[in-house]
Amino acid sequence: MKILLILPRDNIYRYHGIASKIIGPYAPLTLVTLAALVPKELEAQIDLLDEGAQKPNYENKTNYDVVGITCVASSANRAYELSEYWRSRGAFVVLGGAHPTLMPDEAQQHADSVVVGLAEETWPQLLRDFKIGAAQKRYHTQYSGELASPAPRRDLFPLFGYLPAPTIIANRGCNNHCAYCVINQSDYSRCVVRPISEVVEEIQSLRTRRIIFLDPNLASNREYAKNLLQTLIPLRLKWMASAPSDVVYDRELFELMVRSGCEGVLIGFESFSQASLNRSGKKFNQVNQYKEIIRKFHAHGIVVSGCFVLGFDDDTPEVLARTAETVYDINIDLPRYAILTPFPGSHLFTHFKSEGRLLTEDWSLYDSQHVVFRPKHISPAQLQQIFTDTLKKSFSYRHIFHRAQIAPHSLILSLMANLGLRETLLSAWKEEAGQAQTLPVHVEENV
Ligand code: B12
Ligand code: SF4
Repeated sequence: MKILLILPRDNIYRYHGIASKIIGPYAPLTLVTLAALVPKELEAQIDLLDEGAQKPNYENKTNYDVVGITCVASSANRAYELSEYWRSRGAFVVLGGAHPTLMPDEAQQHADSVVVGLAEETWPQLLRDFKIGAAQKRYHTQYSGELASPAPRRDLFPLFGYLPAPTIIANRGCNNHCAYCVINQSDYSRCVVRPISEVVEEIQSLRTRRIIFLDPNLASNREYAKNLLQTLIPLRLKWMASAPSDVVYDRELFELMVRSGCEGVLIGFESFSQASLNRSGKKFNQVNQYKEIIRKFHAHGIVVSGCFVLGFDDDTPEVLARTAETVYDINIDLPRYAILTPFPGSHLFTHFKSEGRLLTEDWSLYDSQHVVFRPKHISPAQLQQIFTDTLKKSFSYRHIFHRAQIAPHSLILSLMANLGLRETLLSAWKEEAGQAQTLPVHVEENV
């Protein structure tokens, strides 16, 4: 059996030529995990194509029996295009991932089969069914508690294109319920954990001293996190992961993070408006504690990458306009910005749709870089402008050099990370300007 697995591009996540080979993203685990789940007895030949890291060349490809495509909202249109292409070449096309899970009926129109949610059991089942000519249109299993997942087939990664530190997954899902987040909505990312012994074994097999956890929230299940970190201490690793801002106030957990080698955290601070945080179910973020939280991380040599979302209903224009300066003041090491996005199939999407506030249903614009809804207090064009100004200011050389000076790690690393992100943003803008697809038409009318 010949299988092709594809991670399609979107407006931002796409191959940028040689630049993509030098400053790539984290190595994504979806395709290599699906490859590892292919049953051995099928003796399948498996090819992978990540359109964010490789230049696609489909014409030269041989024909495949099964083509599996993963997608998020912003890459759904591209996924459907690829699906039509491969179906026309006789392949059996399977769609899975965040968007098909939240929008299975839509995905079904473009695929032979849709896998909803996690696929540790369903994907191997589908392939076995396909082999005997009995593949179903929909596969959906709900998982809970512990879920074993094989070590990803990292041997199938392209040679260049990703950050060199290996990525790993320990727990999926999240126990929080932030209103704008799709985790915990539908079965996309169920709260399941991998057995700790399996995670440790995988880390040891990687023969590495550095690792990046891709878990949406490493500290979601505090008991699990503490046990995992305790087990990591003797491995003397350096690791990075996503964690909530309040971990610094959980003494035991924070101490274990430090002792097990945490060197960087990605924190969803999201907003400088406490009202926005409260209304989004993110009360555990307290704006007046941000500076202290970052100071606590820095005191232990831990770098803080902070994520911010612009466009909540309680965001005032004044707070929004000051975002870049406030990020500068609280000493974030690497800021990430997104525009509030009502991902299709999510509660926020239903809510905005019922209020008639959606501006477009072109999913390619649902990439957190475009305003796709009507904000409460400002026009869509104003929000788009504030977002662009925030990025420009935050990635100006003045801000980048400030961050390099306060970085708890090496100045060079901070400069590399910040300049790399600046370069990615600039090339994405340039490409988009070339395509003249900047804003949905309704937004342009408001400019
Ligand atoms: C790591 C990560 C990234 C990495 C790697 C991306 C990747 N595609 O692998 C990077 C940083 C590059 C990234 C980028 C983006 N991401 Co991201 N990312 C994640 C994160 C935290 C983990 C994904 C992961 O690797 N999980 C581990 C693997 C093994 O699990 P998995 O991907 O879920 O796959 C399993 C199942 O879903 C299923 N499955 C998935 N695909 C398929 C396909 C087939 C055929 C089958 C059978 C099964 C199947 O089987 C797998 C095994 O169980 C998720 C949130 C989460 N799930 O925890 C967000 C998430 C997927 N990302 C999201 C977003 C919005 C983005 C960006 C648009 C952000 C941006 N503005 O740049 C880009 C888009 C990139 C793109 N075009 O794909 C959203 C998607 C929301 C949506 N509905 O669209 C999520 C859900 C985060 C969130 N809370 O909102 N991301
Ligand atoms: S804490 Fe993070 S991952 Fe968890 S629900 Fe909130 S935004 Fe999503």
